Order: sequence, then C-alpha cells, then structure tokens
Amino acid sequence: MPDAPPALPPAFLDALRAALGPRGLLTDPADIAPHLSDWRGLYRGRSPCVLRPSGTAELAEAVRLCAAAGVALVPQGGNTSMVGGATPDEGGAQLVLSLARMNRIRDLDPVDMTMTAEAGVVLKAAQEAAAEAGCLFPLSLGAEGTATIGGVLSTNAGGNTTVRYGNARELMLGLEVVLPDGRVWNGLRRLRKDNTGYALRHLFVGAEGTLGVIAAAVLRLFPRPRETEVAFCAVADEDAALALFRRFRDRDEGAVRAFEYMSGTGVEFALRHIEGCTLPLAARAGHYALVDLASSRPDAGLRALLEAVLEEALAAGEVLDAAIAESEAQRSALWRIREEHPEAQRREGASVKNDVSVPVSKVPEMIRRCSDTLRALIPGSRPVPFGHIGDGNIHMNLQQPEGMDPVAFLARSHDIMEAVNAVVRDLGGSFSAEHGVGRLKTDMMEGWRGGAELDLMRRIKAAVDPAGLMNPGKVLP
Ligand code: FAD
Ligand code: 2HG
Ligand code: ZN
Repeated sequence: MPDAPPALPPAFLDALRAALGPRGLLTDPADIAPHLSDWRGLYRGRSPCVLRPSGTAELAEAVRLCAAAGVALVPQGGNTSMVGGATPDEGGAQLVLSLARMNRIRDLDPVDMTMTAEAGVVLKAAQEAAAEAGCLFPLSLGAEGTATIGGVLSTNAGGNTTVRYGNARELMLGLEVVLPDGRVWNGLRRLRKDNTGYALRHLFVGAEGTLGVIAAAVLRLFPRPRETEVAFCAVADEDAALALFRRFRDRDEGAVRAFEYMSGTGVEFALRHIEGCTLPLAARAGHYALVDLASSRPDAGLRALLEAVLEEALAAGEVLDAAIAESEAQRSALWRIREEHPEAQRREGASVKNDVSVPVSKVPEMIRRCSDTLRALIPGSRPVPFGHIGDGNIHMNLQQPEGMDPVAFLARSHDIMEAVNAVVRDLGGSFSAEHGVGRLKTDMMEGWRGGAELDLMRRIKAAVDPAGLMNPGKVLP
C-alpha cells in the first residue's frame, strides 16, 4: 500500500466541498483507491481526493479553484485507458477529476442525427439511447460498458467500426470544454459545415486530457442497421485475411461494418479462459477473420453477398472454413471470441501490448516480421496479434513464455516494444494507433514525433495550459 499523500490545505478542501457538494468530493482512501490504478495494473498513483462534479458549472468551478491554487488535475472517465492516461502519478499532489456523475444525454435529434451527451455518459448508454430513437451511434469497443464519451473522445478511440465510420473524432461535431483556467468554451454546435477559423474542437479530441476537460459533446448519429450478417472464418494466413477483406471492400465497401483479424494463439486463449466461448468451426486454424456486414436497407441482400464472397475465397484457398451466424445470439457468440481477447490474455499471464498501425497493405508483413523478431528475442514467448486489420491497426501483443516469472517477462517490456517499433517504423507505421500515448509511451514521442512536430505540440500545450496543470506527465515527454 503506498503512503498517504500529502494533505491539502483545509481551506482549499472546504472550497472544493462547497463547490461540489458532499457527493462531489471523495476523501476516504477506500473510495479513492479504485481511481488510483489502471485497467492493466501497470500503475498505482496517489491522490488526496477525487473530484466528482455533477454538471458543467460545478466542473468549471472546481477547475478554477485548482488553477488558482496551482493544483494539477487528472481527468478520468471509465478508467479503461490502456496507457495509464487516467492515473495520477505517485507524488500524491495530483487530484483525480472523475466525470462519472456528468452522465446526462441532454438532447437527441433524429432529424439532425445528433446526440448531445455529457462526458460521463458510458459509451454503451449512448449506443442504447441512439437505438431507442431508431438511430445508431456506431463507435464500438470491448470496453464500451465502462468507457465514457469524454474518454473515447479524449483518446480519439477507434475500435471495431472505424473501418466504416471512422475514429471517435469523425463522430464528433461539437464540444463543450472547461479550459485549464476554469472558463467554459461552449462549442456545442451541431453543424455539418462550419469553417470559421481554427477547428478548436479537434484540438481537444485525442489530447488525453492535457489541454482541458471535455464536459459534453455533440455526436453524429447514423441510420440504424436493418440487415446484419456476421461470419467467423478460418483463413490460410495473414495475406489471406487481407485478401478476404479486399474482396468484401471491392464488392461493397459500404457494407463492411467491421473486419477483424485473430491469430490461432489468441483464439486458443479465448476458448481456454472465457466461459461459454466455443469454436464455431470443425477444426482449429492458425489464423481467423471476423466479418461483420450491416446495412440500413432492409433488402440489402447481405446474406447473398456474404455467401458469394466466402465461396470465391474458399475456391481461392484463402478461406478454409467459415461459420455464419443465424441469430442475434450467434452473432454475439462469434463477436465474443474476438472481444474477449484482452481479458483472455490477462488470464493467460503477463503480456506486453503493442497497439501499432501500418499501411493496410503492410499488415501481413508486419505481423510476420514482428512475430519472428519477438520469438527470437524471448524464446518460448507467444505472439498474439489481433485487431482491426481493415484499418491497418493490429495489437501486436506478446504473451510470456509458459512457466516464466511474469515479473521477469515484464522487465523486458521496453525491449519488446522497441523490437516491434523498429519493424513498424520501417514499414511507415505508428507506435500508437488508437490507445494514445498516456504515460506509457511518452518516451517514444521524441524519437517518433520530435523536431517541428513535437515543438508545435509543446507550444500548443504552453498556450492553452501555461501552468501545466492538465494531466501532467502524459503525452508530452
Ligand atoms: P479514461 O481511461 O478514463 O481516460 C482516458 C484518457 O482520456 C486519459 O488521458 C484521461 O485523462 C482522459 N479523459 C477522460 N475523460 C476526459 C474528459 N472528459 N476530458 C478530458 N480528458 C479526459 N480503445 C480503442 O481505441 N479501441 C478499442 O478497441 C479498445 N478496446 C478496449 C478494450 C478493453 C477491454 C479496454 C480495457 C480498453 C480498450 N480500449 C480501446 C482503450 C480505452 O477503452 C479507450 O481508450 C477509451 O477511449 C477510454 O475511455 P475511458 O472513459 O475509460 O477513459
Ligand atoms: C481491442 O481491440 C482493444 O480489443 C484492446 O483495443 C487491445 O488488449 C489489447 O491489446
Ligand atoms: Zn483495438
């Protein structure tokens, strides 16, 4: 258990309590504890309290009080960050700012096809609200039952449907932001066209809480799907997975809602550790693809499209076998094998994550080269590449060798990430595709984004947050 953090001046705490009310300030260590560590268990910070405003006015007042006192804030939504972005440091002087109570959907307009949601609205709740209104909010990821709108925008999350609908950024029209000095910028415009100077809203998307606090957002909605088809395929190799994606894309790009790659190892882990997960195919394979087609047209003929493309790919030797879901329950069961990969990896032991992207055409080469390099680096280690192949974003993860001490394996994290990054760099990729930089990858920024790019980022940070109080130690080295 870490030591208690340094106490805050009583007058400052009283002011926070007066601004936020009794439910808006947590000071009991037992209440604070869940906010101090991350989902992956990489970090455990310290903080004297957690601020929990219930609305924008309270949020703004809390930020203003902290700015006046020179106290740093760590915005936190669902705390599902994969890079330690929402965890305070070990110093004990940073306060956690939880948006969890700001969870109202302020407006939903099926004509404008927009939803105005507060930052703490859980992603799944936003999806459900859209569905109730006969619309679709398409952002979808494994953590959607916990991740929040503020969090997915602040990380510019991707997930499973980027291939069709884009990243979180593309799903946002306007923002309400509390600036580091406590002022509120109301940019909650729901316009499809608005060329009026710098697009400030995009500055805060993907900023990981380092420039201000997203209080609410106008999100884009889409027509709800009326036909969907999901197939789970065993494919010959990585090239075959990409070839299958291209077949669907060429035939009807708009129909592909998701296209995911999985290795035999990752599927094996899901079958081993996740209750109720079963392989829908007769035999195990080394590589798999999950195809999800959707259309708002009730007569889209997706089943015929799916069967025709799978037949072609079977004839070409790309697909070895395939299972097509016949019901909603079967669709969820097929998706579960993919969605449970992070949890299955966690239960299998220690693993190192590499959330990387390369041009789509380079994915097979990247997976093969990284896998070979990693196996040579740590004999017995098990590469577990999976993810959003249609976006060129693969989670090039590495599982510890069976029987190896997890601590000893994790001590090699840096070498593992460097080995993957060397291949990714050679192929023109990125060291962080969708999870962000957070605290985990700040040391990579200089090497990858140094020079004019990092200099510009630092100038923006200095201009917007001159006192450096917004999520210090994250993103920028
Ligand atoms: P947090 O973890 O609480 O915060 C994330 C970052 O945003 C932090 O830097 C935090 O300071 C900042 N922040 C949070 N709220 C605000 C706000 N209101 N204003 C300003 N800054 C804020 N990510 C993907 O992109 N694709 C995936 O497929 C995916 N799958 C995942 C599956 C699992 C099982 C898990 C655990 C995570 C997954 N993630 C994925 C990572 C994570 O869920 C996403 O990054 C998500 O966007 C984080 O949302 P959150 O509310 O939990 O944010
Ligand atoms: C996913 O796509 C997430 O499931 C998590 O981005 C990836 O666990 C991971 O590495
Ligand atoms: Zn992912």
